[in-house]
Amino acid sequence: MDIVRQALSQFLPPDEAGDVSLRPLGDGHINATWLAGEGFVVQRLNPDVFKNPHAVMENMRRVCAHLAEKKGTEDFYPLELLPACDGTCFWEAPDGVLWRCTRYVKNARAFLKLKNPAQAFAAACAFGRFVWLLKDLPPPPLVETIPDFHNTPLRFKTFCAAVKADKAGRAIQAKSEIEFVMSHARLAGELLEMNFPVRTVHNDTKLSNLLFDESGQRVLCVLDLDTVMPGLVLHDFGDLARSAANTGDEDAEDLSTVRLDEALFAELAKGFVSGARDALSPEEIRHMPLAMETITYELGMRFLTDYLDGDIYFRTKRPAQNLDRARVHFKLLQCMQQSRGALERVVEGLL
Ligand code: GN1
Ligand code: MG
Repeated sequence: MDIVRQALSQFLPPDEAGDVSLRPLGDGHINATWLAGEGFVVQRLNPDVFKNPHAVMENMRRVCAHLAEKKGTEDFYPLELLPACDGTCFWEAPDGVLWRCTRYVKNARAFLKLKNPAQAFAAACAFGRFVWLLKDLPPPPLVETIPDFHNTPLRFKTFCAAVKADKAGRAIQAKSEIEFVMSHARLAGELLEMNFPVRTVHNDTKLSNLLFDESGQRVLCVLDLDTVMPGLVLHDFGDLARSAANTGDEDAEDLSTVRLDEALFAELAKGFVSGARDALSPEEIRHMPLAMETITYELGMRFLTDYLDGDIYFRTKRPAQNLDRARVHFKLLQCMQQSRGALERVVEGLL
């Protein structure tokens, strides 16, 4: 905890930083996060994932400043970065790791699962609006801090290399999942072949990256701005839908709990289209079901790659958690493909 307090003292007066309570916060798989008292969130950026953390923080500073300017016209809380005592918005610890501090949004709640269709609409509308709000972010474009983040064909190549290397000796445990990835390889390139425009997007739109008000019906704030960078709007929709229209948990061991809720998909699509306004073309709207399948395939493949590599990327709490996460996504992808016709009718209805 000493290092967390040391980090906090770069952003708060020393006596406040010394006294405040600290507890771990959130369900993120990458960074480490603590709640300080009831007012601040302290985060350690994962240096293995973010190789250029200064660019992550500069992207985030620009995005927060831009959103703060828009606050008057739209109803939301922009995430607020606290200045460090040296005038920057981060602290570089002696080991070179970057820390930051944001203001905690009081009386707000995050959800791992949706409670009802109205909440689905609100969540999707908030992520859609996020992209719309960033449409006029002043140039230059944000730095691509994780290059090829949603380059699914490249993720497939990385996966094949992991199977071949079998570093952790686990390929034998994942035989049928490996076959599943191989047999769906055609999906990897389909969305990118459409050449949709690149915009500033969130890139990590899982449901738990939103803060709702106490009623759980209104979104207050979009969190986790680490991967905001150039990308496809459809990837944002796909990532939200794979996390929010899944009836089970992201790492469910019981696959019978994992299904695609078509009604929730419909609300998510409606909400996203309404929030994104002109940041989403009719052609993109038509491809929302494909985008959801692509991201589901990609993420399942990333979890499986990490399982084969020995759990070096995503944080895990049990030995086969990454394999379970992969299985959930492959089951979900199968459900999505079975529902493809119905989902396409839903998005046609939005045009
Ligand atoms: C990671 O940090 P977190 O938990 O919000 C990952 C996302 C995945 C997500 C799956 C930088 O996000 O790409 O979709 O886990 N972030 C990074 O839960 O790889
Ligand atoms: Mg994240």
